[in-house]
Amino acid sequence: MKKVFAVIFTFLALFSIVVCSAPALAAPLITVGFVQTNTNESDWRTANTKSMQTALTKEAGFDLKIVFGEGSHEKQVADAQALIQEEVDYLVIAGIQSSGWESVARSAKDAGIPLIMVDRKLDLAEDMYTAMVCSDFEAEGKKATDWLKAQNKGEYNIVHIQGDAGSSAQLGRSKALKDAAAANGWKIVHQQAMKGWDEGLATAEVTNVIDAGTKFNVIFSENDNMARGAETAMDNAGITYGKNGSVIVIAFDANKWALQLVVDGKFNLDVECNPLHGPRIVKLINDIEAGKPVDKNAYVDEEIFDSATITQAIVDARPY
Ligand code: GYE
Repeated sequence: MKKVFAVIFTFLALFSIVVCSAPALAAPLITVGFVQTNTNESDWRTANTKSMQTALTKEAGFDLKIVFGEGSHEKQVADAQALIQEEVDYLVIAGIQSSGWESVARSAKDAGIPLIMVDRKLDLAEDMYTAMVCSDFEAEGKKATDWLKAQNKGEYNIVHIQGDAGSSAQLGRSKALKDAAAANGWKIVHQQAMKGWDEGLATAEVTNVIDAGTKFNVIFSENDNMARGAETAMDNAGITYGKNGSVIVIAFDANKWALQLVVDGKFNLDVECNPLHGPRIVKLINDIEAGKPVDKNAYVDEEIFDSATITQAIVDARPY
């Protein structure tokens, strides 16, 4: 009898060791289809893609599938529909264009796939998306125009370098400038959207403005890269700019390299547009998975950086 108990005990001991040492049955990964704008659009976009990749990892419980629009709204729509067919758990979209997303939203809703807008708000009714983690681009633009008004220039002759036409980032920032110019009697002496927010295109555009003899004392550039492009054109023409120059330069994004230009007095103002959405999306999805209430429309807190007040310590501490 004792032998029987010994055998049973030994078996149970071995069984418990095997069971306890076996890897815990891992929870299934949450598949996230991320419809990103372009691979090489701007330094902001690079930081944004990296933030999503480093946050939505397998270790964090995610299977991230990124597709890039590469300048084509139609490709983004087709890629989004393909991800819906693949039955991803969540669809996250940063739209090259803000309009034209109704069919995707309808497909996602019919498939029971939560649609999350990231970076740029899309033109969708509230019942057609689950949540939004974006920047308020009109508010960003107003921060810039309020600062510009406070410079109390005798006259404002503005070259307006816009981002991708039709993106909510361009539409919001441009509306703020349009409204401020109308309210204050400013002149927008030149305005042009740059495909893909491209720095080289901005250099060529401002070169043409200078060659045409257009007089201006403000560059209002809707991102850092294009502002730097505009400065290349002014350098080539011997036009001074920045803190001690003849042309005020305003930029958006606040990439670290651009904030160094603010410290150096090359940019007068840089308006933050924070690209680090990865952790925000992770928290949002985990809260949804846990059945917690989430904000339908979450706007990112952002600040401005003025060459008159910025410090090197501020730049050194910046995360992107
Ligand atoms: O300003 C620009 C990027 O959507 C806010 O897109 C983003 C914009 C940003 O390419 O640099």
